[in-house]
Amino acid sequence: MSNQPTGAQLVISTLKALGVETLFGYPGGAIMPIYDALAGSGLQHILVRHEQGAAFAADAYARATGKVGVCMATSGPGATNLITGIANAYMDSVPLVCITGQVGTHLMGTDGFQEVDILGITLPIVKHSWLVRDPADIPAILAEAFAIAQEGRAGPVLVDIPKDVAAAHVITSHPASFPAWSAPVPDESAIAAASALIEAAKKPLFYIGGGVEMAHASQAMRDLLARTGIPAVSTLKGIGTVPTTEDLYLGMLGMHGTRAANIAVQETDLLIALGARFDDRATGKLNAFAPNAKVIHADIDPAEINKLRKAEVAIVGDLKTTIESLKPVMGDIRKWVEKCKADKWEHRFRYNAPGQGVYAPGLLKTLSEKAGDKFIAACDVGQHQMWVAQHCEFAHNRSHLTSGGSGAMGYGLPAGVGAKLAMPDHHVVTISGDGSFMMNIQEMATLNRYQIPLKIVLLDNSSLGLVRQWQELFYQENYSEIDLSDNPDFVVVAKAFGLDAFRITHRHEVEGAIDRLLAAEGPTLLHVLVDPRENVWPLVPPGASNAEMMEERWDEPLDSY
Ligand SMILES: Cc1ncc(C[n+]2csc(CCOP(=O)(O)OP(=O)(O)O)c2C)c(N)n1
Repeated sequence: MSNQPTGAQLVISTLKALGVETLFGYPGGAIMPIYDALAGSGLQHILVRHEQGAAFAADAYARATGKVGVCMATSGPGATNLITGIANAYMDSVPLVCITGQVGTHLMGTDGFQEVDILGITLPIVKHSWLVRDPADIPAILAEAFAIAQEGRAGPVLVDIPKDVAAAHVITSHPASFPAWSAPVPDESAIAAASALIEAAKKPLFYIGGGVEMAHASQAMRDLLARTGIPAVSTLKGIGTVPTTEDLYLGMLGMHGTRAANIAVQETDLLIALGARFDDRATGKLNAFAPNAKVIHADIDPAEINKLRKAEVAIVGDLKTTIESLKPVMGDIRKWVEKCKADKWEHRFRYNAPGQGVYAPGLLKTLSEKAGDKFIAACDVGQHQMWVAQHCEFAHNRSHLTSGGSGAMGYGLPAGVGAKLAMPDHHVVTISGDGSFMMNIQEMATLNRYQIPLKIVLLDNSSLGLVRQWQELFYQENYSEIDLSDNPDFVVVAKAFGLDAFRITHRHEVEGAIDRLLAAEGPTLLHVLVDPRENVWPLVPPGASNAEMMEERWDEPLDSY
C-alpha cells in the first residue's frame, strides 16, 4: 500500500485546509472512497435523509454565515437529487460547492450502474463545473471551486469525481491555491454621476436587493440610509438587510409587497437599485414599473445592467465600496419622506381579523417579536412565506432565509437544519406550510439524530394555499388538486421522528404556544391549524402593474392584534 494519499483523502484534507467545518451529504457506491476518507477526519458531516435536503441545508448554512456551503452525494440518483438545491442556489446567488461521486472512468459513457451525466445536466445552473480525471488535480480544483463559488456574483459549482480517481494514490499533487480575486472597484465617474442624480432628485428611493447582503454590505447600507435619509424598499431576498423596524423602510415591493412600498415605487423620480435584478415578482408589469423614475443600477454582475430596465447610471463593482462611496449632498426631500411615512402609517397591516381562529399574520408577528433580535426564519414556499415577509420583524441581516428566485417548496426544513447548525445561539425557526413540509419531512430524522434544537411552526390550512388563492381569484374558484385534507396527524408524525410536538387551534393559545416553543430545549414542532380560506393581501394580479393592488377589506375599526 502506497504511503501517498488517495484522491479521496486529498478531498478531505483540502476541504479542511480550505476552512470547511461542516458539510451535508448522503453516501453511495461511487462516492464510497470519499466517505471512507471522511470517517474519523474531524470534519462534521451531517447525514441528511435526502440529497435535496443536503443541498438546501448547505445553502442555508451559507446564507446564514456568509461562508461557502458544501454538500456531497453519490452518482446517478444521488447527484440528480441535488439538482433542485443547486438551481435554488443559482437563482439566489448562494455560494455552494457540490461534490458528486461518478462511476469509474472505464464505465463512463456506457450507461453504467448509477451513471448520469451530472455535469451536462447541471450546466445551466452552475457557475462552473469540473470532472476530475487526475487525483493530483484535486487540491487545485477544490481551491478553484471555492474561489469561483464566492467571487463576483456568488453561486453554486460542481466537482464530479469518478470512483477510481478518488481511490487512486497520488504521486505529487498540485497545491490547493487559487489566485485571490478582488471585486472590481466601481468607476469613480459613475459614482459621481450617481451622486449628482441623487442630489437633484426630489423623490429618491432605494430598491435593496439580496446582492447587498451577499456583498457583506448591510452595515454600509444602514449607514447610507442614515446619511441620506432616503426611504427604502426591498425585494424578498433583501429583507433584513436594514432592520424592518427602521423608520425609512417601507417594506417589500412587488406582488405581495406593502402598499407603501409599491406606491413609493410608482411615484419615485429616482430609483436607486442596489444588488437587485428587477425580478418579475418585484416589478409586476415591467413597462409600468417606476414609470416616473430615472434609474441608478449598482451590481457586481454587469449582465444585470440594462437587462430589464435601462439605467441612466450604471455602477459595476463591489457593492460595499459603491455604497460607502456614495456621499451625495442631499437636496430638500422632506416632503417626499413625510409622504412615504404617512403612506406607511395609513396602509399599515391590521391584525384584528374576525373570528377566534388563529390568524397566521398575527401569529408570525408575535413570533418574531418574542424571538427578538436573535430571530432567524427559514421559510418554505407559499402563503406562509409571504406572510413571513410581510409580518415578521427582522433586526439583523442574514436572518430571513427563503427560496426567492426558485421558489422551491421543501426548502424550509432542511434550511432550518443548516441555519441552526450555523447559528446555534439564535432562535432559528422553520416556518412551513403543510404542502411544503411534506416535501422534505424526512429531515425531522436529521434533527432527532443530532438533537438540533430547531423550532418548526407548521401553518396547516389543509391545502396548497397559494395555489388555492390563485384558483379562487383568477380561475373562477375552480379548485383543482389543492386539497390536502387527508394530511397525516403532524403531531403524531413529528413525535414518531423523536421531536416534541403540540398543536393549537385558537387565537388565545398563540402567545403561550410561542413561549413554549421558544423555550423548548430540543427540536420541537408547533402545529397550527389555520383557516383554509385565508388569503395573502395585498396582491398584484399577474401581468398587472404594481399600482393595481388587490386589497383585503374588513369593516371593523383598526386596532392591534
Ligand atoms: C417544488 C414545488 N412544487 C410546486 C410549487 C408550486 N407552489 C407554489 S406555492 C404552492 C402551495 C404551497 O402550499 P403550502 O406549502 O401548504 O403553503 P401555503 O401556501 O398553504 O401556505 C405550490 C404548490 C413550488 N413552488 N415548488
